[in-house]
Amino acid sequence: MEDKKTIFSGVQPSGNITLGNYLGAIKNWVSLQEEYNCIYAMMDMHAITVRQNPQELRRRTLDLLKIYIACGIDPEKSLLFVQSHVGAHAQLAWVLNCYTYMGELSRMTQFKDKSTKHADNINAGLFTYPVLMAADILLYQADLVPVGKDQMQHIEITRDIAERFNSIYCKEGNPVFKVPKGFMPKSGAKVMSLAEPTKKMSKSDENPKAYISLLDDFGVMVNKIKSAVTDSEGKIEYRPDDEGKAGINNLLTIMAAVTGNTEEKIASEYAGCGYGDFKKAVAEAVVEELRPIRARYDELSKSKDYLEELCRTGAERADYIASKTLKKVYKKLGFLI
Ligand code: AQP
Repeated sequence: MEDKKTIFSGVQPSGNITLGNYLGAIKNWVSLQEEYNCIYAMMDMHAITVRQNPQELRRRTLDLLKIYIACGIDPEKSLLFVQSHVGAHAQLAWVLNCYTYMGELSRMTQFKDKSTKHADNINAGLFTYPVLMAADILLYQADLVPVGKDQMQHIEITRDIAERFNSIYCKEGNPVFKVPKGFMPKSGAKVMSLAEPTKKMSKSDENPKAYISLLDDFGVMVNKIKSAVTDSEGKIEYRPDDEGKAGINNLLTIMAAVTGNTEEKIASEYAGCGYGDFKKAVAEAVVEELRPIRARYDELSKSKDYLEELCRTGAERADYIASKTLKKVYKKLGFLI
């Protein structure tokens, strides 16, 4: 890879990719491709912290690769691979488990949220999810991790784990791990549910009206935005959520992230407009943003061999990089290598 800084990020194939995943993460990845060595993975090992249907998981993993490429990730420029194809992720995660404290993990908001949502399956993997995520990032010596706001707490713990390991084993300098930074978009870092705008939009939400899937029919997208929960005040203003504006703020954020304008500018542009007309404008902007992505996605659906070949070569390249870091870690620990 070229002598540029490195980016690592990924999405779990735990549902159909949402507008939130796109605006909070993937859209940002595309613009970073020229300036950085980018590594983007399909995070299937993370997905099994919640029960998955095996056939659907397989299909969604390949769908995710198609979505990455359709959104503008160029496989000639960026390294794409499936997480479970590179054994070093699980191997380093085990090591890092021994350098992460129960107290730190029990403070993670995602663990608290998901254990409430899946009370019948609070498994150890759900608890140690951030450790696997730390391994994902640290294996590639990433400088920057572009994520949505919900993942920033996991970037913080990744930094703490890396610093802890470096300070124990690399007192003389020459740290084993690069300490990465998180990176969020200006707008769209936290797209909220259309049905409950105080909650994050999530691909695994049981209510399909809560999210826009990139694979929804355009008519369905429009209807979902038209029925998005707002307020009864009838004013398009960008004001604090707790003044009852969470729904309108969310639509302003979506519009801002899609158009590249600020929420304030859009609010002043649509001031005086009815909610119905504003929702129509947001829906049109979203559909126009996603239309070319959808066309490329459909085209890629005809190329299963190409996609599988990308996964094979991607895994080989990722394995080469990851194994180098793992070997350094094993050496520091005193494992015979
Ligand atoms: N609502 C969101 N707004 C902005 N960014 C978001 N991301 C997720 N939801 C939003 C970002 O998308 C990337 C991939 O997320 P993930 O698949 O690793 O898992 P997640 O954060 O748990 O996303 P979901 O959609 O909520 O998945 P489920 O329902 O399976 O838990 C990350 O960069 C994330 O910040």
